[in-house]
Amino acid sequence: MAHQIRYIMVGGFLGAGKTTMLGRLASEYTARGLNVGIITNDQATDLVDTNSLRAQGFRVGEVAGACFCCNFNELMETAKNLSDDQRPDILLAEPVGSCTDLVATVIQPIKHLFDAEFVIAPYTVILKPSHGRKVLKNEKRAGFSPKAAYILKKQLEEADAILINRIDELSTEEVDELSQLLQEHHPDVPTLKISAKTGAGFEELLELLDQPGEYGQRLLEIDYDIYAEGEAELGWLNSSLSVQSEQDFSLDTFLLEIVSQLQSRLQDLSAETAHLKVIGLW
Ligand SMILES: Nc1nc2c(ncn2[C@@H]2O[C@H](COP(=O)(O)OP(=O)(O)OP(=O)(O)O)[C@@H](O)[C@H]2O)c(=O)[nH]1
Ligand SMILES: [Mg+2]
Repeated sequence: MAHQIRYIMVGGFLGAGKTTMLGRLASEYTARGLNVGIITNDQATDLVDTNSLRAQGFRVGEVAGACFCCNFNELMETAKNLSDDQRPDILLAEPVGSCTDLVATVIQPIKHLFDAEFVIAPYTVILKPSHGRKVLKNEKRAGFSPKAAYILKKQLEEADAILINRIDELSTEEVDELSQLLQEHHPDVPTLKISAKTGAGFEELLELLDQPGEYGQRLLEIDYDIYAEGEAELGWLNSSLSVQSEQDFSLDTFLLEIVSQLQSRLQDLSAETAHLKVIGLW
């Protein structure tokens, strides 16, 4: 029988650092001689995340048009396609940052339906410090709607381990404050401090992800009305633009110019940007 694939799903709110972390994990596993497949997820095709991971040389399949949690069959189909030429040892999966309830809708179905093919690694959820502090402290007027905050809290609640990311930017006091807040809200859940950007904390993270055990068991009680409204609030525009020029131009400068103009126009409207990502390809 073919070997079992280790299924490593990394959750976390929009912009938490999932893709950056998966890229680093994929490099680490590849360096150990393991065969890695990655699955990304969004509402549209040709995702920024897919492009950025493929540009790093990884094998990436995407589930586009619906989130994993609503389209389990397509997730499994994509996993199968990735396995066609070479069966991966490790399958890294990134769900959409505005989704939760992934234990019930993804991990448990894998266990029930594909138990012989997959081993489930601890389900880790990344916490972005700026989001985490506001939501865990229940800050008012934090630029976070209560329904979006509900989703972030539910994501943490179903984690086997919570990863405090971006420690490269934090002081010891700031890291301690977040650890303390997590300890108060989730006393039974281990936390790790990492930087997906620099690789700090990855040795411990890799050790955690290798642990045998029964993971993905924290089933949520969830109010689907609040969840659906929160997810709708976080809905976004996917758009692409094709540009031609007679003269050479710097793509980075061009993209930065678009982003800064967007930022100042939104500031004029007193609108806070929840999430924005841009990729330039030529
Ligand atoms: N300083 C710092 N920046 C980080 C770190 N991890 C991620 N980032 C940055 O944060 C931004 C978002 O990172 P992504 O990895 O795209 O986050 P994501 O969770 O995949 O985002 P979505 O898929 O859009 O929800 C990028 O600009 C990253 O470079 C980190 O550890 N330190
Ligand atoms: Mg991503």
